[in-house]
Amino acid sequence: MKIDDAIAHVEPHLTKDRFEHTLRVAETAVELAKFYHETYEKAELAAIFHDYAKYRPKEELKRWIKMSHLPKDLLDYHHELWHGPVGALLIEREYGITDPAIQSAIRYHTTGKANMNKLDMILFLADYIEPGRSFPGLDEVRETAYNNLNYACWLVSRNTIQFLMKKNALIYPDSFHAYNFFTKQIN
Ligand code: DGI
Ligand code: FE
Ligand code: FE
Ligand code: FE
Repeated sequence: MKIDDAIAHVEPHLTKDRFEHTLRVAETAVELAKFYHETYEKAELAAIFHDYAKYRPKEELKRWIKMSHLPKDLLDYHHELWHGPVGALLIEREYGITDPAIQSAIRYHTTGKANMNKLDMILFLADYIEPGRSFPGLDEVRETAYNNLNYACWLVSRNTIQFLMKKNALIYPDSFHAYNFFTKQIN
């Protein structure tokens, strides 16, 4: 799919702020992809669609999880975790995007997982460091993003888990799997 067509499909599904976030994630993902010698066209398309399902009603997201191959344990966790996996499913159903690499990057962009590949990592990181974001500890992640991809992703994963634990939130197992995976990679 051409990138302009992808943008036109996504825009009506998002708020203005979310759409602008999406465009910044795409720019950041393209920069990271070029820097790390990954196919930037895939990074760009994955980024454009990464939050595609973010504003589907909770009940609709739940229905897709129940009806599909997606892991049912997602339903035991916060609904914020559902838009990645369901988005990956919907882009195939609605736009015929079957590329497993693009689907994987979108599916895991919120939690991460063990054994993430470079494209998965680029979207995971781009979503966190795009210029519109401000999280505690973000400067350090931005500084390391173009030096050490594994270390930057480790920081994202660690910071997110720390943030969630401070709120006593439930943490999805893939979030821990990502943290453990990157901890092994950097040591
Ligand atoms: O969709 P975005 O806002 O651009 O960002 P995102 O999809 O990376 O994250 C959405 C939210 O999900 C963010 O507030 C962090 C949160 N999150 C990430 N991992 C987990 C989680 N929330 C819970 N409860 N458990 C997790 O494992
Ligand atoms: Fe998201
Ligand atoms: Fe994210
Ligand atoms: Fe996002």
